[in-house]
Parts: sequence; C-alpha cells; structure tokens
Amino acid sequence: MKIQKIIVRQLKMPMKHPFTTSFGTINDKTFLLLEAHTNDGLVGYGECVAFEAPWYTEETVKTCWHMLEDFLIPVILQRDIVHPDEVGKLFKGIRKNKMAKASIEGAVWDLYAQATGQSLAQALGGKKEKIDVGISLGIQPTIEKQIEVVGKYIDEGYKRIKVKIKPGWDVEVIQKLREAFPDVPMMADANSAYTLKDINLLKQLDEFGLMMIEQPLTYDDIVDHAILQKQLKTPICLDESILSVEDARKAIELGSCGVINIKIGRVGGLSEAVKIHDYCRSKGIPVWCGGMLEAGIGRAHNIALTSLSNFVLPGDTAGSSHYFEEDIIEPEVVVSDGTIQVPQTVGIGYKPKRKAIEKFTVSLKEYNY
Ligand code: OSB
Ligand code: MG
Repeated sequence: MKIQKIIVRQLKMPMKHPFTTSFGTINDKTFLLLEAHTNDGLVGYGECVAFEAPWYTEETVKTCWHMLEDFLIPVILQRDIVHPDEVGKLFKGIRKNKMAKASIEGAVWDLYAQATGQSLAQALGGKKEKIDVGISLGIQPTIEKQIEVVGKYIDEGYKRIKVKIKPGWDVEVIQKLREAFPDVPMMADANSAYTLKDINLLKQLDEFGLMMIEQPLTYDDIVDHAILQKQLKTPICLDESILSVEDARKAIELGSCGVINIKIGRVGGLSEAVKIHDYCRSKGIPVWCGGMLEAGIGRAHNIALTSLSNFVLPGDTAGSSHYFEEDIIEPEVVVSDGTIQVPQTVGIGYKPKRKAIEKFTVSLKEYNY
C-alpha cells in the first residue's frame, strides 16, 4: 500500500474535569490528529499523544508537527509499505520523537487492518473479546473530595483505582483512602516526583497493600528504581522510564520494576508496544495499557492493544464520557461493569465523527508531495 496524502489537524477539546498530576493541571486536550489516504482510497487515522507542554516527555504538539512535516511525512509518502512493522525501520535514521512517529505508525496500522479485512485487535494478535479497565484520577483540592471522587468510580464498576501522588499529597491521602475503601484494588502514580532521599516516605506507602507504585523516581532512571525496589514489597511499575523493548529488558534485568505500563506513543508505536508485551510475557512481568487522556482514535488503538494476552492488569482506558462531553468517534467508548468490548469489525472498529472532528479543529495542513 502507498500513502498519497496525509492531513495533520490540531484539535482542542474541552475536558470535563481538570486533570492534575505532580506536575500541573490540564484543562483542555490539545493534540494532533492524522488522516492518511492511500492511493486506493482507504483512510487511516492516528492520534498523536504529545501534550502542549513537555512535562511528561520532551515532545510537544509543536515539536511533533515540526517532526511530522519536516522529517517523518516525507519518508512515508508514496513509499510502498507491506506491513506496519516497516514504518519503524523507515524512521530508523531519525532519533527519538516517539510520539510523532507513533502517530503515523498508528494510521498505517489502521490502514493495514482495513486492507487485510481484520480488526485492529486481530491484526495485532489480540484475542480477548473484552478488556478490564481501571481509572486514573487526578489530584483533588481536598482529601474529602478525593475520597468522594474515588467512591464514585468504584460505584461505576472500574476494576482498579489509580490516584496521583506528589510530595505533600501522599501518605495521608493513601491512608485515608485505604480506611475508606479497604479492599479496593488501588495504586498510586507519582509521575517522577520523588528521589531516593524520600525512601522513608516511600516505605510508608508500602504498608497500604497497593497493587503497585507507578514511576516514583526520575523519568529517565532505572538504577535508583532498582535500589528502591529492593526495599519495597509493593511492585514498582515503570511508565516514563520505558521507551523501548531494550529499556524494558534492561529494567527487568536490573530488577527496577515488577510491572510495566505500556503507552503506544511513549514507545514509538504499536509494533514496539507489541514487542514489549511479548518480552514481558516471556519474563513473567505483567503489563497494562497506560493512557494519555486520548480522544477516540487513540482510545480505540489502546483498546485493540489491550486485547493481547499479557495485558493482565486493568489499564487506564476509561470510557469517552469520563473525559469529554463529545468524543470524535461513534459509537463512543463505553465501560460497563468495568469492561470494554473489543470491536470485532474491520479496522479500529469505531467511526471517526467528521462533524466533531471539524468542530474541534483549530488548524490543519495537507501534505501530498
Ligand atoms: O502518568 O499515566 C500517566 C495522563 C497524562 C499523562 C501521564 C499519565 C496520565 C494518566 C491518565 O495517568 C491516563 C488516562 O486517563 O488517560
Ligand atoms: Mg504514569
């Protein structure tokens, strides 16, 4: 298959609730959406998960657009591509910029699934018909409010609750949540807010029976995480530190984590995500699918990936209505009893909603050289 034209749009979607992490607050979801057209009339979509500011990784909406326009799209247009695994190889001479790369690769996976008459899940080798989901809740203004919000999502049936922690918002919050919800599968995500100097505090978190503690230390570290993991019973889950299957191998060999959160954008695309999944399975390391507050296209890709067998822990892929008044796909992603049905129809299994896409578009550019 050959891609003849790519349209890059910047969308801005208001979020229902502000999302606060150890770094700051997101009120609107601003992101790039790619539409790739083949010579024989298929259209595939990819969502770029980079945020406006480089707090989670170094990429931003603007750096991604620059990389797409000046480097990545020119490599892809009119190139004969038989399988999406080839995209990573075509990008080999371009370092990092994983989220920008993943946005094109995602569109190519969508096209490949359509061209071969499979669902995206099937094309990736996923067998599950439904997936278990959890929810990631931002930091709330007060502990009382945090308990109320957690209670609401437990009642909705989510299979595990993740709360964000940061220095000054950690042991007491988790302790009070545990008192309120003694048996609920719960975990905490620090987004790299601590260092080994906080070891005593992190050891206190070890007493609450958390499923895991996500990325407590620096975003590019695997050495201090190994030192910390030796002193904790609770498994450490790495998020920011894992950008490739090689990173996963090194972290697992060092004993830096017991669990890995796989995000398609962070690792440069679905092909690398599947490799990490397979490697972790061979090492007995459970994985789950992380989230980037995606709109419908990215969410559909996460659902397809989560249908692979070693995604044994509930991920962060909540329903569309948790994030947005209106999503850009139909039907929207619906969670019932803490699960999402994996679409079995050809492609991503959800229809892009043209009207909504146009409504949320703030700028666009077409590439067909
Ligand atoms: O660390 O997992 C994270 C959102 C944005 C950036 C980083 C993270 C998150 C989440 C929310 O935890 C996941 C979601 O609901 O999409
Ligand atoms: Mg995280």
